[in-house]
Amino acid sequence: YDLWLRYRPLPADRASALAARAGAVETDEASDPTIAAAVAELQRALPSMTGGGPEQQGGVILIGTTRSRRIAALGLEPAGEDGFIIRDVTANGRRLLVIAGNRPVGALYGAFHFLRLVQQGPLPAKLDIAEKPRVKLRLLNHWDNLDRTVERGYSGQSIWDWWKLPTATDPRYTDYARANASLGINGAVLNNVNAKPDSLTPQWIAKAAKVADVLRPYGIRVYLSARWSAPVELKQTATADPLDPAVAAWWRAKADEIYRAIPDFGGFLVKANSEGQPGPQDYKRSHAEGANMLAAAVRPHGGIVMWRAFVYSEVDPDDRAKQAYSEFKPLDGKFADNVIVQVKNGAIDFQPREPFHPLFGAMPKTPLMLEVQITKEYLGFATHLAYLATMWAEVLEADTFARGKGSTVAKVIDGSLEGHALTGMAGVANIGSDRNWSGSIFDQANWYAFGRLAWNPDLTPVEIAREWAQQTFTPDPGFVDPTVAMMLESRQAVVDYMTPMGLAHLMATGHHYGPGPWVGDLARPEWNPTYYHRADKGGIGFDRTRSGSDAVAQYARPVARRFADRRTVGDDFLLWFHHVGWDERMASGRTLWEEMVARYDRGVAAVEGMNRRWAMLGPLIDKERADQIASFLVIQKEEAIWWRDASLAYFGSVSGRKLPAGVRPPA
Ligand code: GCW
Repeated sequence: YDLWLRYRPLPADRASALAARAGAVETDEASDPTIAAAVAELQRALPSMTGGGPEQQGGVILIGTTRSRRIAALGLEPAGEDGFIIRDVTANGRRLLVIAGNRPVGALYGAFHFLRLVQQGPLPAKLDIAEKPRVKLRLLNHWDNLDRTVERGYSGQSIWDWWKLPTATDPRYTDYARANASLGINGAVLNNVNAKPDSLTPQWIAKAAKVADVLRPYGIRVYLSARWSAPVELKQTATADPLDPAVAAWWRAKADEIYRAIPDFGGFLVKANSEGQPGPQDYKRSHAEGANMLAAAVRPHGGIVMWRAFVYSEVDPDDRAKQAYSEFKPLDGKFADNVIVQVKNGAIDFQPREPFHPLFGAMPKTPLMLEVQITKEYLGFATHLAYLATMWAEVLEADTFARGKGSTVAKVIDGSLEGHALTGMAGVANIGSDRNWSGSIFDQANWYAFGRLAWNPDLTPVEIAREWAQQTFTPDPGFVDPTVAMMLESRQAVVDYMTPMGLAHLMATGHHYGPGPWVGDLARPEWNPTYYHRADKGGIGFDRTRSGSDAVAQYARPVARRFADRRTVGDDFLLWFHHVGWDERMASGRTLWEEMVARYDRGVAAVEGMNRRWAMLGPLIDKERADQIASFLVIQKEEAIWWRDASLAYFGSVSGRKLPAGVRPPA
């Protein structure tokens, strides 16, 4: 339950060193709720870690903003709205550890950063740290329904207990806020993008307002997903045409009503004309016309609209992967300046591995935010261990070549490539009512990693894994080093046993759990795994070069050339872009069929290795968590074998190639 904020007693030497340095907390701004939250956090953590009551206190932490006279006198200059400074200083002969921001929230982030360092191991003799976030909107997207079910949620019910709100809140909301603030997450979209009109009724606005009141001191703003057709469904307008003045007036009044209840409301997230959700195209209006109408409603209050680019309402005749680009690229420059377009990491849908989305770099006049999925819809739900920072870093580091070499996705989303001030990163939350919050202990690392990468997209997966493991378990390198190694290889293992070599969308229908590559009879062609793998007697893979759908042409020239060429595309994306004969030779010297078999097998072997490794590591931590992790790794092993055997049995039957010994056809 405590996540990475465990604050367990330190060994005696470190405890006394900490008390000597930071035994008491002082501030001149205790009446500010955010500073009060920061002080409360320090006062909860420090005595718990030092084991000392006030009588043992030595050194003093001074926390606050540059508005405080004592801090201003020190001449510190924290950066930006959310940045902070942590520094040892001597003032009037007194040694102080100063934690300061320009705004209270910066000081709060500084307090959490300090506690992160303390939990990671001995502190350096002198601290001199200055940090600020690279991305402005660091948001969780909850796919939480109003009945407390969670779309693609594997950790219990929604944490939002809508029935009891607004009269009763839950201490868990505060712990949620603490965990998020510790990472710098500064916004939460409370409800599912597959939204219900009810979320915009006065009753639900009151509930959302109550949640906003709890989250506010922690610097977290509330946003809502808006259903495009809400005014019609609530029987208040006759149409949802964005150019109809009555519709614009309704949204304007609705925004005013929301802002009366939630003065710092962040704005709307919209999924329109996608998977059955209504949208402006129902009225022959564009995404931009729709987004701009909503943007005008929230503009007077400083709100924004996040418009999702995940669209596939009408099948792009030849390739679903092309649709978002086809629809949005022509709209570049047409969105209002308080609209940001939210783009998934890849063009299909949160697969274990996808090439970066071709919209990144392709809409220079439009702020784009990156959407990743923290919950593991396509990576084994809660039980499979898959550390996702490696996947997200792969996308953030990917070079779009939009403005020549070095135009990484990270630079697109932090605004530096095209000079945008509105920037963002969103993660589909994996948080629920489970005692462990995220469905498994290692899934907590994905929440953690999302927040850290949104703060600084250049942090490496290894640094993040290390920080997380040190705080969550123990700083003991004998535990941390092998655990981090296991985390770093875990996502590739999932790719290998589910969808190796650029394959995608082979999961069973609907729930997406377990293999289903043989499915080919669903109503819409692009729901079928067979649509994606295109396996036949001759070969396998989706030809997205000029001889096929030509989706490669949506990337900048150098990228398109690399992906289109069998020699340069690389094994990881081979079958994403090419249809390849079963007997063609791979770089390894094996045939494609042999290489696929080897990859599926390598995935299983990696999970067997994780089981063996955990048998040694588990005893180094508490039994409760160790046992749960061990049992989940057993599930993962059984299911990795299931994936390998079922997939190879099927592909073997299509290709006529022989199954390796020991692989059973599915029952
Ligand atoms: O990944 C797919 C999911 C849907 C989801 C959709 C989306 C919220 O299978 O459950 O709907 O993406 O991102 O809109």
